Amino acid sequence: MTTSLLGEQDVRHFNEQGYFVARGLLDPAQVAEVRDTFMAMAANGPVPGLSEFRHDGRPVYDSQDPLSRYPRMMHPHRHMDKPVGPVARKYMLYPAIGQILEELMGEEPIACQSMFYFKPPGARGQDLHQDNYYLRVSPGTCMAAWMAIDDADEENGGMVVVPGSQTLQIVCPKKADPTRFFTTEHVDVPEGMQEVAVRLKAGDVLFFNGNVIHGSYPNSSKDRFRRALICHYMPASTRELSHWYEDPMRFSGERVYVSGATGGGPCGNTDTATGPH
Ligand SMILES: O=C(O)CCC(=O)C(=O)O
Repeated sequence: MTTSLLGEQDVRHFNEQGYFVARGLLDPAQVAEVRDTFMAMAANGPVPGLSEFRHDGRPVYDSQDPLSRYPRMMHPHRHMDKPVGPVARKYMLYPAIGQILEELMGEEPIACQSMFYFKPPGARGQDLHQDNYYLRVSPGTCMAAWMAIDDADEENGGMVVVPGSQTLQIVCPKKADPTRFFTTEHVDVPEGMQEVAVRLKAGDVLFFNGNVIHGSYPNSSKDRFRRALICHYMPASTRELSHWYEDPMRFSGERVYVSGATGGGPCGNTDTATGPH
């Protein structure tokens, strides 16, 4: 029998607040491996087919936007022919992350997605949202493991979460302010709840439930990147997942097949508007 990585109070914190931080889960050499591999991949600018792109092939960000040089990389674990592929896959399926997810979710986790955010100085944030609006895991919800590759705090646009919001259903979003956020959806902080900044050190991993309202503000630092490898998971009992997430897999690497949710979600037909998260 495997020894627990979490104490009772950790699981209680997660159940009550909807999130949990595993401090120092990745060591400095592992953090450097992720950082250096992705920085080398981005050395000559966005990479077609890997970096975020519009469906018509045009760049997502205008040329003055710091994100135009460093757009996020989507599903890097699918690119096994590039140096980022094996690294993203290794950490998406990192055994300690799998074990913590299992202890928090109470069942086997299945990996659905990886993304790498560079968030250079001056970059806009990602407005408050709930991940399961996009992933549409049903029944239940998805989970995130947000791996800090730099220290992340209020200055460089670290993560904020709304504790307790995991108890809410999916809230239909409003429009985000495009001057501060690169995404288009915004969810208000519900009355009686408050957002809190989660300060992380490089190597810490923030786990959160897919209904938790969370996001990040702009990187207002002059010279601090705020990089993160972000992976999403669903419980093994999932029967439906948005069709944008094509290759869910167990921590053993075995592929899993689930029905793809298409058409109207709880907020109407957002399917073509949202695309992958
Ligand atoms: O890293 C960020 O700034 C936001 C990431 C996020 O909200 C997400 O992956 O769902």
